[in-house]
Amino acid sequence: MSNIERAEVFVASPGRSFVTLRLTTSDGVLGLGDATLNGRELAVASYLRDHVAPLLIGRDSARIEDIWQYLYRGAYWRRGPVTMTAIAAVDTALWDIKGKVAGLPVYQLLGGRSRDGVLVYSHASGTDVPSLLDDVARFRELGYHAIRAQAAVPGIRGTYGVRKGAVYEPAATSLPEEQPWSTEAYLDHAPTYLEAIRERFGFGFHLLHDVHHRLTPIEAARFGKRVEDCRLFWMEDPTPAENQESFQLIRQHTTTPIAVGEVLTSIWDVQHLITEQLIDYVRTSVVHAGGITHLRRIFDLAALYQVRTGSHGATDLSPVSLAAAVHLDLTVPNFGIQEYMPHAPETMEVFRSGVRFEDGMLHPPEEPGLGVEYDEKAAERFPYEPRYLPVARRLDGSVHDW
Ligand code: GCO
Ligand code: MG
Repeated sequence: MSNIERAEVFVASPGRSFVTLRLTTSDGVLGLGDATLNGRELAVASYLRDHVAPLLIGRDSARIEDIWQYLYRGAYWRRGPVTMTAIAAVDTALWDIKGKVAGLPVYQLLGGRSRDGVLVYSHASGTDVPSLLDDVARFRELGYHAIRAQAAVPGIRGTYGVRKGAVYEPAATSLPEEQPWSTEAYLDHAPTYLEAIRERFGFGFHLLHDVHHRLTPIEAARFGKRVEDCRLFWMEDPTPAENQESFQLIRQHTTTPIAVGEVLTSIWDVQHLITEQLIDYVRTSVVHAGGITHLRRIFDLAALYQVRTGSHGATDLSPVSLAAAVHLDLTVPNFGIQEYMPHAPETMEVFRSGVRFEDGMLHPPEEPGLGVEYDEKAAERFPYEPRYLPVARRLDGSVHDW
C-alpha cells in the first residue's frame, strides 16, 4: 500500500498566479494537481492546507474514488468553486500518482485513445478589425483549425478578451480595473468582424466567439440569429447561467451553437442545461469541476444528450490542468474541442510539461502519470502577487455582469 505522506501547497506568480498541490506517497511517488481559482487563489490554498491536507495523510493513494467521495460527501458544505477546485487538485494528483505507479500515461488508465489528438482552438484578437484579421491569419499560419475571435468595440476603452501585448493577460492589476461596457456598441460591432473574417478567410476552419456573459437572453438571441451565416462553431456564455431556463429563449430563436460552463463547478450546476439540451458544448474543466473523476461523470451525462465537451483552458489554468485535460479529452467519446492558449515562458520555466502542439492538435506526454513536473526552486523567483480581472460598468456607471 502506498500511503499519502505529504501534501504541499505552492502559490506563485510565474506570468500568472497558480496554486499547485503536490502529494508525496510513502514510496516517494509525487502527484501534482492544479488548485488555481483566478483572483481567489489564497482561499483555495487555505482550504487545502488548513482543512484538506490533514485528512489526507496516511490514506491509501490508490483509492481515488473513495477519497473523492470522502471530501465531497463527507463534508457538510458541498459544491462551490473553492471546494470543487480543492477536491480537483487532490483528485488530479491522485491520478498522476496512479499513472506513475502503473507505469502508464493517465489517458491509458481512462480507457485509452478514442482519437489521434485533441483538437484545440486559440484566441485571435485585435484592437480594430484589420489587426484582428492579421491575427487570424497568424493563427492560420501556426496551423490552428479553430480560432476564437474578439475585437475591441469602437469607442469603448479596454474591451475584455483583447490582447494588449504579446501574451494575453486580462488579470493585470492588484485591484480590479473598472472598464466601460456598452451592449448596443458591442451588438452593432461584433457581427461585422465575424462576417469580415469569413469573407476574407472562408469557411475552412472553425470560428468561435466568447460573449463573456454580457447579454440578456433576448439580446443573445438577436446576436445568434444575426451571425448564423458565419456558421460559428459556438457562441460562448451568451448570458449568465444562473437562471438556466433563460437559455430556452435563446434556443427558440437561433441555431448558432451554444457553449457554457467555465464558471460552473459540478454536475448539479450543468444538469438542467444538459438534460434540457439548452447547450451544445459543456465547458467545465478538470480544475474547477472536481478533477478528472467528476469531470468524466459530467461528460458521460452530456453524452446521453449529444452535448459535446469544450473545456475551459485559458492561461489561468496551469499546465498541470492542461495536461490532465488532454489525457481526458483523448479518451472521451463525446469530445468536441479543447481551449488552448500557450502559457508565458515564465510559466513554462516552473511547470515542465510534455504536452505537445502539432497541426492544430495537442498530444499528451507518453511518460507515466500526467507528464508534468513542478520546479519549486524556479517558482521561488516568482513570488505571489495578487491580480484581478477587470469589472465592467455600463455607460451610466452601474455594474454589469461578468
Ligand atoms: C475563456 C475565458 C477566459 C476567462 C479567464 C478568466 O473563455 O477562456 O472566458 O477569457 O475570462 O479564464 O481568468
Ligand atoms: Mg470564456
